Amino acid sequence: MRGVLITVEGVEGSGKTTQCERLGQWLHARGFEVVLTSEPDGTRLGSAIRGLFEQESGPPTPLTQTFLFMAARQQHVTEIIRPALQRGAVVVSDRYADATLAYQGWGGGMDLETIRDLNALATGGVTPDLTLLLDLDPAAGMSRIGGRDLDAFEKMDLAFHRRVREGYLEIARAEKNRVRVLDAARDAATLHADVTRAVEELLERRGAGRGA
Ligand code: Z5A
Repeated sequence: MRGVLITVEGVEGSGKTTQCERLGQWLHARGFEVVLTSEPDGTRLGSAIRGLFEQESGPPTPLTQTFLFMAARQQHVTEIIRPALQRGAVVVSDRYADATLAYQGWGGGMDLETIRDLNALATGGVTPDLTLLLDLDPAAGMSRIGGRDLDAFEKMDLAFHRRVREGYLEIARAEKNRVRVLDAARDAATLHADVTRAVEELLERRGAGRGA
């Protein structure tokens, strides 16, 4: 079996990291080889790129941001995602190509077609089998992460984060077969049950429901 790529998306504080970890444990317990990864920091190069957004000066232009996230993505696909899929693993990525459409496109005003073209180049056509969109009011997400040091995106105003959320929902409306919208305002255990239901359906369709 070719592996499976599941991506998890959403605004800040929507619970992506929490759900990725729980999903990883759930898949592991079912006998799958699981690769938990994330963007932009799934590789050393990606971590260095993420560091650029943690500096005090404001974020670079949306086009510069786009190039940086695309560079991280191409390296991530080459080093981590494609080899894992070739081994038959289930890859769970905390953010992937939709994040650039949502943040730099809808949020930052970059041309969406340009981002789609660059995504095609950066991913080499490696597209998610399933995307879980953890949908949450950005104000609620920001209040969850309120106590920590904020990066350049987290410091953007609420209007920016609302455009990001709308962008994600627009992607979901356009790609109903790939993107599953889950209400992330509920507690983590309830959300995890929704996540595993969606993943179980995908694995059943792929004929891998009982594990590798
Ligand atoms: N970015 C971009 O602009 N373009 C791109 O192409 C890519 C990324 C790939 C880094 O992303 C930044 O890069 C991001 C977008 C930009 N902008 N920002 N900021 P990231 O994914 O690494 O960082 P993040 O989105 O800021 O993640 P996060 O804030 O850590 O949120 P999260 O992973 O979605 O949530 P969490 O860590 O699981 O939970 C946050 C808190 O909420 C924590 O205290 C939990 O205990 C709590 N939590 C979790 N689930 C729940 C529920 N269900 N109820 C209540 N509380 C909960």
